[in-house]
Parts: sequence; C-alpha cells; structure tokens
Amino acid sequence: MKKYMKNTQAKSILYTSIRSPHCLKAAIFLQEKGVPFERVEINLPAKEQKTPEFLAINPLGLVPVYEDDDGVHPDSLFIMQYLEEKYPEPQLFPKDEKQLQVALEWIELSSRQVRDVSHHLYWQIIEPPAEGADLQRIAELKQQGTEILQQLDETLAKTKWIMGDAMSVVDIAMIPWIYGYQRFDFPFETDFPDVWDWLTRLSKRDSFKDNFHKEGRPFFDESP
Ligand SMILES: N[C@@H](CCC(=O)N[C@@H](CS)C(=O)NCC(=O)O)C(=O)O
Repeated sequence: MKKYMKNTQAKSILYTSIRSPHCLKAAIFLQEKGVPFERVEINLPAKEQKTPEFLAINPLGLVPVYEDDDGVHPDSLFIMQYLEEKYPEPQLFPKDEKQLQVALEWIELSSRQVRDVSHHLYWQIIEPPAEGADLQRIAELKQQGTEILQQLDETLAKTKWIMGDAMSVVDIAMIPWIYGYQRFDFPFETDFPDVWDWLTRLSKRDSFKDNFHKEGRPFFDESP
C-alpha cells in the first residue's frame, strides 16, 4: 500500500455538493486513487457557494474545490490533473501525448455538449418552466443526446472502457452526465447496449456508490 494511503493525518478536503456532477467526478477520482478525503457539503440552493467564507476558498464561487496540505485546488479537471501528478498510481490519465489529447477532447465534450443536453432537458422535463415545456426544444435536445449516445456506443463496442482496456479519467468525467440521461428515457438497453453495460459496470463500483446521492437528483430511483 502506498504511503499516502496510510497518512490519514494529511489534510484532504473536498468541498462538494450532492447535486453536482462536477463534484461527483472529483470524488470518484479521489476514491479510485485510494486517497482518503473528507467531504464538506456546500448547499448550492441555499447559495452557500456565494458566502464570503466560501468565496475566500474559491473566488469563483463554484464547487468542487479540493484542499490539501499543498493548497487549494478549484475546478474538477484541474483537481484530477493535480491528483494524477501527486498520486501517479493507478494511472488514470494517458501518458502518451496523442492519447492524452484524445482524452482531453472527450472531457471537453462531457463538460459541454453532454452536460448541456442534460442541463437543458432537466429544466424542460423535470422542472419545466411555468409557461410549460417547449416540445420542439425537447425533441432537439433528445436528438443531440441520441447522437452523443450513438458515438459513445460505437466506441464502447470496440473497447471495454472509453480509452481502451483500462478505466480512465474519461470514464469518470462522462459517467455523472450519462448516468443522469436515464431520467430522460433514452432507450439504453435496446439502442445503446454497450453504453448500458459500461454504465452498469461503472455505477456498481464503490467509488460511484459511495459518492452518488440519489436524494440530490430527482427521478433517479429506478437507476441500477
Ligand atoms: N469548470 C468547473 C465548473 C464547476 C461548476 O459549474 N460547478 C457548479 C456545480 S456543478 C456550481 O458550483 N454551481 C454553483 C453556481 O453556479 O453558483 C469544474 O469543472 O469544476
């Protein structure tokens, strides 16, 4: 066992929110690295992230933030890159430059298109506007989501994990959003069977189960 795993006296705090997929990524990554950490829940609906106390930690007023004896580290991607350098094992970022570029592009996709579909469908279907849901907008978003799932399914038909034989940061970056797509009735089992297999495998890992909170995300009760 690595020395850092035994050093439970070291500061290791994740400022997190049960509602935040970005926070879930950072928490899964920490756990997959075997780094013990303490969770400090920031209540986003209560705007705790905008209090002077939290703004002193992250002036942008966003979670996640990771704090250890070496300082304060905001932003999920930067947190994961920082942890990869500090705790190289197990390797979760590709070492090869070209592969790293591909991984960063997947992560970019997850934080933008994949996230946007989830975000906008949430505010149309789960908490629709007072004037009623925009059915045309929902159809467009579902089409975009379908294209993302097709791309992912083609990739996962060839390899067990998105980047190849081993689980990587890309799987961790993608799972919070794709898991959330279950709320919007995409036909995973019939149309995207390799995504379904990947999603089921990932969501059964302790790193997911220990950090995912159903109560923070409505409509998740039927999920695996
Ligand atoms: N690029 C940042 C984005 C973080 C982010 O958008 N966090 C959201 C929660 S998922 C947040 O803190 N929202 C609070 C707010 O906007 O006031 C990351 O990857 O960590």
